[in-house]
Amino acid sequence: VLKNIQLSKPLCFRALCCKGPPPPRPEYDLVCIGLTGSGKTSLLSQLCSENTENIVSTTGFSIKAVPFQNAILNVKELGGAANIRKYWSRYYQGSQGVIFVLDSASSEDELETARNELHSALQHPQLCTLPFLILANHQDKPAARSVQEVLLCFAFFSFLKEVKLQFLS
Ligand SMILES: Nc1nc2c(ncn2[C@@H]2O[C@H](COP(=O)(O)OP(=O)(O)OP(=O)(O)O)[C@@H](O)[C@H]2O)c(=O)[nH]1
Ligand SMILES: [Mg+2]
Repeated sequence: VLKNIQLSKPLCFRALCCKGPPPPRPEYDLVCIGLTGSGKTSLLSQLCSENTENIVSTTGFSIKAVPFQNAILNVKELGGAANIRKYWSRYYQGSQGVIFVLDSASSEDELETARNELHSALQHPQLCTLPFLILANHQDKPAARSVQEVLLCFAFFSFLKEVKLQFLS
């Protein structure tokens, strides 16, 4: 066995050496917002193939590099608790896109709060020209609103932007 390993060493070296590194993937900076409990950390951890058990509420912000086949998204998640939300706008600078995560099964009051936060984000000078993704999360819950229902709740915001809002679940 040792002899075979010895023989194959130069081949391995050549293969490693001549193949070269893969072409670099473009990187984009995104900001991820949404009320506490909407599932931002869970979503990003899942996309990074990390353990999604025992996730705790984000205090402040947290950054993850989310790898895709053709790009790397550097996503900055901003904690969604009320005492953190008032500082969100301080962390918008440099963003190239926005992910807004929504708990589709939340109460009417929470939905109203989420709508107000989304409204502010859509109008913010540092975000208003960027692509927005609104993710209707918690779709597995019986009380979840369908994407169509969420769309009806949020549809009028699309008049604020030239680019159409995109809804995914
Ligand atoms: N049933 C269900 N639970 C979810 C879903 N997404 C997240 N959760 C749960 O919701 C809880 C809160 O999720 P987090 O990912 O911490 O939410 P967050 O938006 O990061 O919250 P903050 O960091 O406080 O802003 C966790 O217990 C998750 O397991 C979902 O789609 N369905
Ligand atoms: Mg979080």
